[in-house]
Amino acid sequence: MFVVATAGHVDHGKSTLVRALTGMEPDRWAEERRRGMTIDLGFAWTTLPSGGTVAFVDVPGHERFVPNMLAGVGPVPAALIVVAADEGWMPQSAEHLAALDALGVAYGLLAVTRADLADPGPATARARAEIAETSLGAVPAVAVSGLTGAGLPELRAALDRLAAQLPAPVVDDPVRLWVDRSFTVRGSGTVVTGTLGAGRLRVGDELELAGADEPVRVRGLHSLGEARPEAAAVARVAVNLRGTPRDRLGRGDALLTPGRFHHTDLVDVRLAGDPAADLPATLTLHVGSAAVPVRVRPLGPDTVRLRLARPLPLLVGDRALLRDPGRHHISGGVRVLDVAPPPLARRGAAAARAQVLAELDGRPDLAGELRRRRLIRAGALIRMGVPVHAEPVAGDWLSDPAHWRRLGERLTEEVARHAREHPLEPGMPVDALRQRLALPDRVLVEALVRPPLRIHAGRVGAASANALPEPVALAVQRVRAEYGDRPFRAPEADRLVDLGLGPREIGAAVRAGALLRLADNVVLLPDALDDAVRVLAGLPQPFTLSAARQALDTTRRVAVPLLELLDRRGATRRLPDDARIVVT
Ligand SMILES: Nc1nc2c(ncn2[C@@H]2O[C@H](COP(=O)(O)OP(=O)(O)OP(=O)(O)O)[C@@H](O)[C@H]2O)c(=O)[nH]1
Ligand SMILES: [Mg+2]
Repeated sequence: MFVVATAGHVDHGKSTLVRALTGMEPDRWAEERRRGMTIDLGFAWTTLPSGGTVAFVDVPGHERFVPNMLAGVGPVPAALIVVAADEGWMPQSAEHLAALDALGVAYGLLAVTRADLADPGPATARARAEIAETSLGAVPAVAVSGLTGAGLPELRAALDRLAAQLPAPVVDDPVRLWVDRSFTVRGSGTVVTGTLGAGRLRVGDELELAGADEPVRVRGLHSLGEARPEAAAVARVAVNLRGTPRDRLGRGDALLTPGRFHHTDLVDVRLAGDPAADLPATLTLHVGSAAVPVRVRPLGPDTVRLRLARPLPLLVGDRALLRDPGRHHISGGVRVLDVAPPPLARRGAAAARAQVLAELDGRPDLAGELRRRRLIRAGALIRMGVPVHAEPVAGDWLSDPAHWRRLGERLTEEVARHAREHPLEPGMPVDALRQRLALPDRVLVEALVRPPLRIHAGRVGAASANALPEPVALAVQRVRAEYGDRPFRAPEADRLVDLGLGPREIGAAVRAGALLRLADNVVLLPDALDDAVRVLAGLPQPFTLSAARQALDTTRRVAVPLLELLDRRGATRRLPDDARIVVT
């Protein structure tokens, strides 16, 4: 299927032509038929000579209904421009063409209608000249009469040729279905319609709806008036939503593939063409079927920041249009450059931003995004419309390579500084490093640690962090010298103080395996454990605490915790009568 929107001045015969081509009535409302004028969008379709289907979105020509017209053409990439032979080029012909141009519509066809009333030549020439100046370029023209049917076969053939030119839709892309109508069907509930420009919808799909906490579920699908299990782009679709109240959504909302779109109320954009220097401070942004008031903040010669009155699911590269509703004036097209731009808080930030934007063209650019954002989750980039084809540095984080290298260097410096300032600590805690480097996630710190640094027990230090700080090493050496031949005599508390072994120093020595801590202020040399087991194994089994104390030539202060430690390690076992045996 291909979808084409009509465009043209009021009463030039758009709806008559659609009716003649399709046999369907595009003017759905009684009021439209009474007044002989289209007010809102109409939908009709027919089969072309090739066997393909064309669906029309018929728009109103009256200047009062331009917002409706824009909701119709916004999601549709091809236009059928209608000009009446007897009236020629008129103001809404020009405004509609300006809208198509602003949106960058590149595929179109000119139908000069009411050719039974006047020579179509002059209107054709003028319209083609006007169209040639826009994104549509040179378009084929067909003279027709909706009344007599003259020219309709030629128009059908031209539509077929246009359909063949259109780029193939990307059916693997995520869905962003801009809603152009919503209504209630008795017994089915809420139904929305729209033009599916990319992707695929299936009954049962879960979709995201901006502002809704829960996903919405597709209960039924219709296309071209028939129920279908699935619809692939390009298609006109009607989607029946399960459990979504009718007042929850309407024109301008979008149904989205979950997790694939960034809802933003702040975008930096490039203005197309020759931007007016006196762009008003408030305008309406039209994109898809949405129309949202925006505040305009000029940045560069052709770049501005837009603050949207409500967030929209926008992607880098999106085309949109700015209109001044008060003056009935299309101010121009915009191309979205950044959907998550940085705040402009500091002095000079706007000028710096203008320079950055001058380099952007709206084409998603992964390397550029990484350079500007330094560190970002893959999912966040994908939601901006930037395809991710780079390896994450950790988890789902991506980083600019130069920034990542600098972070690695800073990590090394911080760890070295911490070691200087806290010589007794076995490295810098990972979380302290995370804060110091202002990193949003621990996994980033972990990924930045490279040999000779390593992570041990939640700290980052040199792989040789077990080496003792010098003063502690000296103190341990003296313990060894003094107690080496009395391995089960622990230095008294005041001796430990003399040796410079406070609780922190003892902690460092214990972590390094240079001392064995039995209790507060009770330490032995580490080989004491094996020696003790050997001595105790030589006693008649079972043995008492007192026998152990004597055999080990030590005091209760050491013997009690030493035996308890041996019990815990399974080297000795305590019996019900408090005697022990060595476990062999
Ligand atoms: N003689 C003649 N009259 C036509 C032809 N096409 C449309 N008309 C008449 O022109 C008037 C307007 O036609 P519509 O089809 O409603 O025009 P429209 O462009 O859809 O108008 P809006 O939707 O209000 O913008 C009607 O009275 C039609 O009967 C044609 O080819 N020949
Ligand atoms: Mg009409």
